[in-house]
Amino acid sequence: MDDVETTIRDSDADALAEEVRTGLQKTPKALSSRFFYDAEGSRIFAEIMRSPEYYLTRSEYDVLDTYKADLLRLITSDNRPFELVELGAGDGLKTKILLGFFDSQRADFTYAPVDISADALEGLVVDVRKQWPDLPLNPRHDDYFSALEHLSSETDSRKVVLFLGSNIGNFAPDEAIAFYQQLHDRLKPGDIVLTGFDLQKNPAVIHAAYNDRQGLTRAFNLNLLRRINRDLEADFDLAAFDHYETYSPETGEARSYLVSQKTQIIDIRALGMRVPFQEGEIIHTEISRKFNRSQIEHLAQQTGFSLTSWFSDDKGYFADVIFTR
Ligand code: AVJ
Repeated sequence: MDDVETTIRDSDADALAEEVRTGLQKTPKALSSRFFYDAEGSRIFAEIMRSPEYYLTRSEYDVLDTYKADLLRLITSDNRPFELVELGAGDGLKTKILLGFFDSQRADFTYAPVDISADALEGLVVDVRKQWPDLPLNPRHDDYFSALEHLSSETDSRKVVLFLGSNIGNFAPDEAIAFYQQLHDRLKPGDIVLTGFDLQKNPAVIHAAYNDRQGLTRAFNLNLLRRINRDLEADFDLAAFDHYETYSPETGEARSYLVSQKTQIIDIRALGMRVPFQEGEIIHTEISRKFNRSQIEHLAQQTGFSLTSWFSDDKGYFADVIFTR
């Protein structure tokens, strides 16, 4: 397990090096949001989830809490044991509602959380073992796509893939389609995907969620530069970069940027690379896409799934949607 862990951390470091090398030579400069989640990034994200502006977590919590019995009924409709595979589990705050309820109903299932953050995953595993010592637990430190490779291998239990928190919003539209097509290929008829989608709503509400008063989203975004300083021996001055976030109600995209506040040259020693910035130049770091119902129906239809259930909160802010293979 330790060897496996080391190998994954090394390949993480290689992936970051490659991303920084190519991303900072692009015009405009860009870095993928998947690199936000080192230990500090995961910690800041947990704080964001508790902030008053970041409604996504509370809305989804409401949905899962309200409909947990309906979900269990649907999942166990075929009387088979099931395997909960959670992609991007993070700290599992919302999933624990389901685990607790399923456990109290003596459901026959296993839990397989997958996350690219080793730190977040380790924390989750410790928590779950403590709260539900008898629950069969099968964690994977991996990215979504590699985790999919391992899906098809096992048993005759029903697969229930959880992709919560609107993590899907980080995909470009074509990536989302490719992802669900891969899921469709790996799953068997009757298997289920439960996805959390953040819905389009008053743009001011969305804008505020990514521009919180405490500056948590700002710290989360800037932490990417701190990580590059540490892992790639770079000399980004965090005080010389700003957080900037837009939401376009026409495209449904919230987009995050880091903005250079002056003309400067950054030295990235581990890559032997010097990167010039103009004053006001940006690095694009994240897309958090918001969806409407017809886009979600279209996604199911284009990737061969049936949209079989739709659960949302009273405000209509967030939907957890079942696609059946
Ligand atoms: C974890 C990807 C769903 O996009 O809302 C929070 C990450 N970024 N604040 C999101 C995030 C800025 C979050 N996801």
